[in-house]
Amino acid sequence: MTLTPLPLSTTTRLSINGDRLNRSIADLAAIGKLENGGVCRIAFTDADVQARQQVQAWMEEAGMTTRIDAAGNVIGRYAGRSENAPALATGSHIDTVPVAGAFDGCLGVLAGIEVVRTLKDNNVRLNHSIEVIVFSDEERSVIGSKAIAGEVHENPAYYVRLDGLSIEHCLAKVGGDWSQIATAKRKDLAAFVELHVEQGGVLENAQVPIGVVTGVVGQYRFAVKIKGRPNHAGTTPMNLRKDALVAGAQIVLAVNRLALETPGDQVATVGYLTVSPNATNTVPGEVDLMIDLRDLSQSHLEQLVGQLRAEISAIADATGTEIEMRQTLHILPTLAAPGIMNAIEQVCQTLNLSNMQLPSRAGHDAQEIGRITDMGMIFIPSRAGISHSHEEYTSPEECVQGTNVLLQTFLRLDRMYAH
Ligand code: HGY
Ligand code: MN
Ligand code: MN
Repeated sequence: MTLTPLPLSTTTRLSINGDRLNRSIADLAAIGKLENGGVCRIAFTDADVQARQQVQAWMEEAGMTTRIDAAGNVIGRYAGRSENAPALATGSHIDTVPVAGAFDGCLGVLAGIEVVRTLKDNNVRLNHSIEVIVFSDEERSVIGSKAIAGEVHENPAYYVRLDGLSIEHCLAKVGGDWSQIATAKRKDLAAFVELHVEQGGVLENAQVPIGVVTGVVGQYRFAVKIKGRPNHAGTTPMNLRKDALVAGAQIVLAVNRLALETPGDQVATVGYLTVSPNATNTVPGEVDLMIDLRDLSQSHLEQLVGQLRAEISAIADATGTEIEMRQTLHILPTLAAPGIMNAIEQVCQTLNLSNMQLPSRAGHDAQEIGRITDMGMIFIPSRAGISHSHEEYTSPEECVQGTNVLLQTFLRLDRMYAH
């Protein structure tokens, strides 16, 4: 049964309640608050569980039904006017890196809820159902959006965290079930649009309020374990040492050099490193570090990974250490759907908001969902391009602008994807 879409005049006047949106952002940021003003809500910790419960309650207050899938994704659904229409979806993540701001991921989830609150306040039902999804563990395994896309690694050991927690344990803690993970795969989404802070400085430098994302970079992450020989710092001659930290330091520099000196605009980072036994007067015996490698081209990434493996093998030989390099994440680059980019640009014109196209150099759940349906992303500026830091900031006005663009984009997509 098809319904005529709502008259454009009814809906183009709609705008969100900015105070309510920004209050939700502040209230969510209070969960896991740090002394320096940042937020810590590592996936599957008690703070993450508490934040999920809060968001689920807001979804239900907004008139959505909610469910938790086998990957622990929290899925709110605001029914459309035709029950069998595929859903238009939005959302993002509320888990954070260890010292985060209030906006990375959270804005996308709360903007989605605010869009539904606004539709409900105005008694508007779109042709499509609207879904707002909180994806599980975007910052590490990306298991939530990977499960919906059907891209989960079949071996649960692939997802063992550095703190030793298994994926089965983590998912169970948030209402998921690893043994049923295949049931999370979706085929019924008409389109997906994610609102996110840019986490870079392009929009701010260009003084443009809205970014229309062209595509999201691909990523590889590796856990590297270096085994040397712990020994006395005084009595062990330099030529007899197997110093794990010397090898680790050479890897950190090799990763940085690879990104700086290879033609292209790849980025590479070692952001995590532990040393043991980590004592002033002991030659380091073991080092664990993590490598993060990104680029818009998959083939270029593969070439960089090949070069890195060769360099690390040479460092093992030169330092007499054993080095294991285990892949912990691979995400293919994903392009945005031109039709959705177009719709976002048209909305910006009607709202008189200047906009520009740009790639996303941060990873997002949208890039996984873009494997099963048309995907688009809307960016708003990050002050000084800062993110993954307590200094992350975007103004309340910019959050309102981005959320109104999301609302009007959904109204357009409801007509574009009329089935
Ligand atoms: O690492 C990223 O790009 C994302 O913030 N998880
Ligand atoms: Mn994010
Ligand atoms: Mn992030």
